[in-house]
Amino acid sequence: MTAFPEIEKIRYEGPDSRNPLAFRYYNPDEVVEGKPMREHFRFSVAYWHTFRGTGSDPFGAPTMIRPWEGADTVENAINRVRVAFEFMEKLGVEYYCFHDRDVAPEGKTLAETNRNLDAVVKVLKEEQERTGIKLLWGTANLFSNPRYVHGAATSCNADVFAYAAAQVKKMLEVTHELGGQGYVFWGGREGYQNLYNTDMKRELDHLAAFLHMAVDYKKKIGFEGQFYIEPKPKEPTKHQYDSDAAACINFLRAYDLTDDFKLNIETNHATLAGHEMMHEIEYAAHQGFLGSIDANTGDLLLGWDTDQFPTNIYLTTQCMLVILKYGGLAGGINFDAKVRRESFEPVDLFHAHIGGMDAFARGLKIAAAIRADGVLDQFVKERYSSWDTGIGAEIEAGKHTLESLAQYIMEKGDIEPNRSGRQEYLENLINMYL
Ligand code: XUL
Ligand code: CO
Repeated sequence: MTAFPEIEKIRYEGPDSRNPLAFRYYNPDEVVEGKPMREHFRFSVAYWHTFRGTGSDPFGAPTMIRPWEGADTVENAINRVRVAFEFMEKLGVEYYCFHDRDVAPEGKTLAETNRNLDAVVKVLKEEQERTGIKLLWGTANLFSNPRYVHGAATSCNADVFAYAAAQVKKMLEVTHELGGQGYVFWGGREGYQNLYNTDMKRELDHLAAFLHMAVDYKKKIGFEGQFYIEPKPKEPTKHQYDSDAAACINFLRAYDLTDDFKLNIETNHATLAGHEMMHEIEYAAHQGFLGSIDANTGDLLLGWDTDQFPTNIYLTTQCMLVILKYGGLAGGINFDAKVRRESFEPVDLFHAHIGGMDAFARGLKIAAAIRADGVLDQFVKERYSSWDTGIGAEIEAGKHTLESLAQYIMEKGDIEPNRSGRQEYLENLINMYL
């Protein structure tokens, strides 16, 4: 049985190809800056969007009627796993990510839910072994079920905290069993709508306690995958605690969690936080917390988390410039992205992923060319050259005080602005490589 009978394996055909079901830039074995493209990216398919997305929105019913879908049973969930792996094999993506609830239906009790999950995990494992496709990261859905109405680890109800702990315990075991390379904590409802009813300090203490428990359990079962926090400032809550990279890092430092967590940075979340993706990656990276990427993009005219596939070459170039600068990603690039409601045919799933992969491949090649020429690096180096010798070097070496600097400037006299930022020149420069 095949779910995509008309689709052959997607191959690299080069930039001149007009075949919409081929890669024009993503050539997995092509070496860029000493590493094959497949290793630069470690592309991953998001199970929730690609295999559970229906196209429903607050105004309308599902549009994506997949021929392989049926009732919400374990049997159908298992069938869907086979479809998912056929899709990933044909696409040539080597990783996937999922939430516990994406792959198996909830039962009437947690025990039944866990049994359902185990039955599907058995097939996920079989398919991983058959295809060589790996789990980039696992995660628990702690936001969809009504019990999480007030949050999970930050709920006002201690029983909800306990339920979430049970879910994470199980999903850590599952991720370990499947050889997952990481585990993500995205706190969808870990935030608030209203401070009048919220004890923020207590909620943050609980969140930290929850994450410490997860670290302890990870060590206990010998799971060596990387833990990630995924920043997002809002949606569904008005104010989410893990707002952006800086807020997450502050939280990790405040609660002594820095040894065990890195960040999974997502483009549309950066946008919602009022940042560019490049900013978020740069901030996480220089602080030592860059882990993995959820690649997508928002629609700036809509303004919510539209999770579209990234097709903008400026965006991917900017991402790859920073990623290359910091020596690459230890995690991977997960397409936390969905086809839009109007793109309801199965083939659209291929177009979407091919486009995202090609956009990143182009971004990588462009970024590598910019770096090879060194003009941008040279510009930045010169811009800060006053710090390389004389007073700048002395300040950086910690040899000065407010008093000594006051004396220095008294003797030197007033300072004129002496260096243009050359922003238009630099934008033109980047365009030369596109
Ligand atoms: C939601 C989001 C999640 C996380 C995993 O905005 O990005 O899908 O990536 O829970
Ligand atoms: Co995400």
